[in-house]
Amino acid sequence: PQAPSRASMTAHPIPRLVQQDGRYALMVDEAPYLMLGAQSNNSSDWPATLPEVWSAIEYLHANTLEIPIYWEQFEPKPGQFDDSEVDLLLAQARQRHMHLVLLWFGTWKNGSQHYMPEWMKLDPTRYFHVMNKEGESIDSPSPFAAASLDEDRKAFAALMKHLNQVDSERTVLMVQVENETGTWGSPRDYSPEANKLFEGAVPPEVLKAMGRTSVTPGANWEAVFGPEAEVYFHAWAIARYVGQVAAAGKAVYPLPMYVNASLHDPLTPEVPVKYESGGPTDNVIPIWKAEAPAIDIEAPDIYLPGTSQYLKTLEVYHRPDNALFVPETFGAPRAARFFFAALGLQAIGYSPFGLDYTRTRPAIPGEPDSKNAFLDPTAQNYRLIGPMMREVALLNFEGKLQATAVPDDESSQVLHFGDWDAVVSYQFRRRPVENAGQTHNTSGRALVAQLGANEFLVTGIDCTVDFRPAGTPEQQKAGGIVFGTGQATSARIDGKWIHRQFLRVEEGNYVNGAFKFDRILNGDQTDYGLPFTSAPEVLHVSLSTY
Ligand code: N0T
Repeated sequence: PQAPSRASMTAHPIPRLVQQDGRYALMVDEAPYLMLGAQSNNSSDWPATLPEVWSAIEYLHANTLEIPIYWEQFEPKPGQFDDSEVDLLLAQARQRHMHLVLLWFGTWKNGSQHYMPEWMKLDPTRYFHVMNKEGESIDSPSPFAAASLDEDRKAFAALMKHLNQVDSERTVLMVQVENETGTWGSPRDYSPEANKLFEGAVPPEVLKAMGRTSVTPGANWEAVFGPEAEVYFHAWAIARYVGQVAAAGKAVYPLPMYVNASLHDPLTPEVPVKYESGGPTDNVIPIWKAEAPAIDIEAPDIYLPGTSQYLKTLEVYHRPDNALFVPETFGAPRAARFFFAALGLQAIGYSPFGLDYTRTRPAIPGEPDSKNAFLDPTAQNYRLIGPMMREVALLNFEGKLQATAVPDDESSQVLHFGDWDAVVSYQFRRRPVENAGQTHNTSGRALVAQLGANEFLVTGIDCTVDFRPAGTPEQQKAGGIVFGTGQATSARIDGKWIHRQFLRVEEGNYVNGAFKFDRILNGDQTDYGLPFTSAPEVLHVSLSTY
């Protein structure tokens, strides 16, 4: 719906990732695009199950489906490529005006090689596994298996070549190379070949990437990196492999490409490793950047349960050299607010996992299964943001947007916009009827963007937003600004009380890139701040002072 020109004959440029002043945008048809995504379950990309995927994607108001391409299906016999599933996906996506992100389930899928074609699985000597410390082959592909790399490169290049030939409409926006690379249960490969490399010198680009250029030349991994050496070594080996696969695909069709990480807890260093070793976890992002330059984004799959772990993960993947993109996360109700936290760090896209109807799940473990319980939290986000996703992406790229999620202690938050502060509060006291019986706010989220000196776009769910004068930057620097209590919409600046007043609060919605006015809010709807419930409400707010 948001790309009226797609059916026309206009040429669509290749989607690309751009950076400006440390902020990123995914350019689709030459304008910033916000990917409101959802990922299918792993085994859903078959003609028999696709209808159950699409109906869920439409229910969600998503604009992009993330869905796997299985190596075993794509290359059933060596060198024979089967494009039929890709073609079916493209046709069905176009019918529904949806975009796709394709996930290349190649050498690695969750640290294993389960998606290698049968003819490779039957030859474990050639396409060998990681060897653990005890000398056993384990359920993980070795990054030193040159024959596997060679096959993966060729297959991935064949996929990208086909896309290049059939997708001038740019239905496919990005490609994920492999899935959650790394190894569970062994920090690295202990094969004789790997051991030899581990005892050798750390390559100079790794030293540079990790800021360790002053070490003794020729120093080995253990000497340089101590207890982290094995993880870094495994990440180096895997990033080199995946970098070559990605480069082979990019050479034929330069779509944006990313890798996804099964995470470690960013707040608690885990040595020895209990997480999946070798993937693009936050501690090794620089190694991945150095060894796999064809990969545009290192991205977190966020299933960590704690709020602070979640927010910290967003922070550590939001780097000057890395766009924030969340290709997988849980779709549970209490997690829906983190979509806004991601937007607050200029995320280019967000995509909860497993949202199709092949297997419905209860929203909260233990609660009865219902068809949409697991989809509704995400649907609520996408119904609200969907109609203005281009505006949100542009405002974010321009650095004019802030967004946030309720913290565990439900305390208020202040967003600074030049002369104005936006204050977001999460107490339910203003809506005693709507929120009867709800004692904890785990759904609050807010988005505020500055449209002019005294004009704001404001939206949110289960929160109240208000504004107060912040003083000019000079006055702020000089200190001495006192904020009012109670309504907290006043400030004493240079010895004088300044009060905010609403000039005009318009409720409306975005249609084809323009704000369509529905009504002016006033009285109970603005006298105690701007309250948001679960109904999708989008406001344009003009402020002044007296
Ligand atoms: C994800 C998904 C799918 C101690 C899990 C998450 C998807 C893959 N893996 O449903 O398999 O393809 O990328 C791994 C989460 C590990 C959590 C470990 C907690």
